[in-house]
Amino acid sequence: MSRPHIVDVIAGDGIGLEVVPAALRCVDALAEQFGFAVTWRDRDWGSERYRRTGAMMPEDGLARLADGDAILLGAVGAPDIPDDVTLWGLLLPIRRAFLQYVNLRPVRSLPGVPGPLSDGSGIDLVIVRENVEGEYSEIGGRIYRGRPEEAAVQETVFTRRGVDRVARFAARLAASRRGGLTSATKSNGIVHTMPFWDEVVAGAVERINHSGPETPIRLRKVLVDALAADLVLRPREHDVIVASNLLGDILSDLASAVVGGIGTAPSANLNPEREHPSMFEPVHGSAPDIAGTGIANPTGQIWATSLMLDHLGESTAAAALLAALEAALASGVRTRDLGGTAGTDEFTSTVLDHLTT
Ligand code: GGG
Repeated sequence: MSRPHIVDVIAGDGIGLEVVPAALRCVDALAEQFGFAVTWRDRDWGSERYRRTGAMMPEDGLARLADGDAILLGAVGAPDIPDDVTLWGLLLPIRRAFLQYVNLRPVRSLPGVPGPLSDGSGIDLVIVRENVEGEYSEIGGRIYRGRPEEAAVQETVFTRRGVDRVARFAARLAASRRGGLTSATKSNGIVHTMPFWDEVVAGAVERINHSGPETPIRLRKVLVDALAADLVLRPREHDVIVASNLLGDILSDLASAVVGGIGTAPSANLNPEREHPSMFEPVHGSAPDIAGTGIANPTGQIWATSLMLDHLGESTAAAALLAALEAALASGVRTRDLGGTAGTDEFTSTVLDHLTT
């Protein structure tokens, strides 16, 4: 057996504390079945820690994660703490410190999952969200707080290198799939940063097409408002979508709703060069309204864990986990958000049953 994979586990807040243990149960079973080992490093970071200490993670938190092979995250966010505090205190510093500039968000129809569309089957697309710059910038400020003159300014930062590298990743992914690449833009209204985004994405795709990929990439740039409508009306026509940090976040929630719900959606924050650990999390947040009730859907977390196993080189185990997840859903055992009655534990046990059959 090769050395154990070192995985930092940040269950975080709310339903993260329920869906992460569900995913760990699956990996422990897979490790036994497929003969690999994982050393879990439990990181008790999040809003509870913030309430006790004033910080979401320890001062040397990033340094503690640096020598791990991957990070498995649940959710962050609590109703009594401002969202920007929880996000900038934990999730965003990790994405940035480890140059996880690709946020990969697969969107696929799942067996037995009723989408809100009359026929939600046959949808298979991937959203590649730029993950470390763009609209998520701390550059800006507020003046005249609390006065009628109060004003807020928030800068968007697109760098040539930052846009080019995520566009190249998305283009290569498209070339390895059906060759379709849609770039989300808003260059009719946002007149500096979005035309720059369009120009750099087009340049990256042209260079890759010039190098003669097996499947030439067909690039379409689509205004994000039209793209949002298109994802509802014609989701099957999309293959890979590349989008800025904010637009990608919004589009991926929308797309996951189209295939059945945000509880099913996974996400991988990748450092494609593998110089730093990558982080795997469900798209959903901490869902404080249902936290602690045992009804959270662990599908997004388990699927994100399958992406993590694949990243760690355990591709057979990753495929087995995804197949078991799909088989569990197909068997009709579903959580309440998907119209079923199963709780987190019952659904996870059903996935485990399908792992061993
Ligand atoms: N699963 C991680 C989580 O809690 N995400 C909530 C969230 O608000 N994320 C914002 C983002 O991905 O930018």
